[in-house]
Amino acid sequence: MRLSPDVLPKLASTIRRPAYDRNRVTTGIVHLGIGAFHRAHQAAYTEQVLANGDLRWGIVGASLRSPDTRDALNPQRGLYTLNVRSGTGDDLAIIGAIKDVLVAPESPSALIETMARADVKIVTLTVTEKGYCHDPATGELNENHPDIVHDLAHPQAPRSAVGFLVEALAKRRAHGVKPFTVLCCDNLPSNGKTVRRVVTRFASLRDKALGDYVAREVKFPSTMVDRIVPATTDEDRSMIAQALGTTDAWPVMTEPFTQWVIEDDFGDARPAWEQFGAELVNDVEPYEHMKLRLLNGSHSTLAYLGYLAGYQTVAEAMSDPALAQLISDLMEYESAPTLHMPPGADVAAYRASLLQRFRNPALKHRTWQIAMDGSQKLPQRLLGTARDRLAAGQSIDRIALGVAAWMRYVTGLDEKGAPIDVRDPLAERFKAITSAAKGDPEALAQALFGIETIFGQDLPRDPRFTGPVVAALKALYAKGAKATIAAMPKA
Ligand code: CS2
Repeated sequence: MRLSPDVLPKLASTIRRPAYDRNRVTTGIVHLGIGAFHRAHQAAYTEQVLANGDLRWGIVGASLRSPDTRDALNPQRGLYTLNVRSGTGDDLAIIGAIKDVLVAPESPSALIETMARADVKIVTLTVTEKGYCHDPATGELNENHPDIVHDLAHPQAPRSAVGFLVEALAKRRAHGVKPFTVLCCDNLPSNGKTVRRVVTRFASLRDKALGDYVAREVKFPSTMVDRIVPATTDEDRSMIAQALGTTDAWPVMTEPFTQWVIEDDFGDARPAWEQFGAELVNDVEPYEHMKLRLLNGSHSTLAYLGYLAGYQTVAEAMSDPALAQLISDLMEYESAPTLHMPPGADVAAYRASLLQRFRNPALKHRTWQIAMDGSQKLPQRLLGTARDRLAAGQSIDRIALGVAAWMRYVTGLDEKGAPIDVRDPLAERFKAITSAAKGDPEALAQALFGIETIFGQDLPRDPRFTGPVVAALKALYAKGAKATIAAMPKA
């Protein structure tokens, strides 16, 4: 037995399910990058819009790489379980917002046709930081990226999200259909602006007039998205099968907290997400900085230090009092003072809620998962904070330890000499750097500082930055993560 519309009436009455007529739902949104985060976040907000009777906003999801999500969801007619885990109980709902999942590489034209349809008003994206083919330090399109080179040569059969957006926009323009709004839901700094820059540049490389059209006509609102969504495990699947009495090939686990702040700048109709908790504002940047620097900055620090110290999950890492203190101090004394807080936000309450969320024992959020793609994450999570502090003449000891832990991590060997599965677009470069450094922390740090797409040109030249990072890296090699964390002086 597999989750499907026929099974819905047989589920336990405590499990919520679509009460609207799914057959009448039309496609208003195409989503690129249909992973667990989208299904726990944007799709969950949209589900409430549909349940409230506005049936224009069904979602067609697309995977830009693997067929796994399509193979899991399409036999279930798009249905999946969202399990909200508070630590004291589980709350299950079946989500019906996803109408179909396409696999882009199997038929790029099918995805482009769908994106070009007039009833599609919004294309949302969660393709992760690296999916925008940009240079993380500058936010500019990486014109040498193999996918970009490919997509410029084959605009009708693109591989990258950027290539798909531009080809679909070109089609709409040719057919006199208004452009869709591009809604980036990834943790990039100024995500709307960044995606606008990258997409406009790509379009003008294809054709100057197309570039002008994108710049003039297409809206790219910025967003701040927040919900912790660990990768689904087989254990989760069996638990859900038990609760449903039927198999769900890909349920999603998440936490109760959810936040979505959206710049109110759409080119056409949009779902009334604000009726279900989303905040529509004029300026997202203060929210985004707060979230990237406090939540994600702490997350990455916990991930690298926690992994090196032997902790598998964030909650386990947080059960180490010295590490939890370090994270609390990192937020309070180093990151928060660099923020212009959003109107009405209480930074102390926000910090406290983050510590509590990280401690959620029901979420098995692996440090390894968060450690992925550090080359794409460090700039907006830790390095921007470091820059602001150095400009103000302030210390960066905890940030430096986070950066040093990343350096130790990307060598691919843990403290016991066991291999680390380092997933990062720069993984090959890290290997070459590690072997050339021959175990010397100073040489390792200097070579990594030389990666300009991460550190830019300024930080490697500033001894107030490099000094503390090298010192922390030496300590990590000499004493290990646990002792280095414990030796961090009180703030
Ligand atoms: C995490 C984020 O994997 C990661 O890098 O820091 O996915 C984090 O869980 C979300 O941004 C929370 O909103």
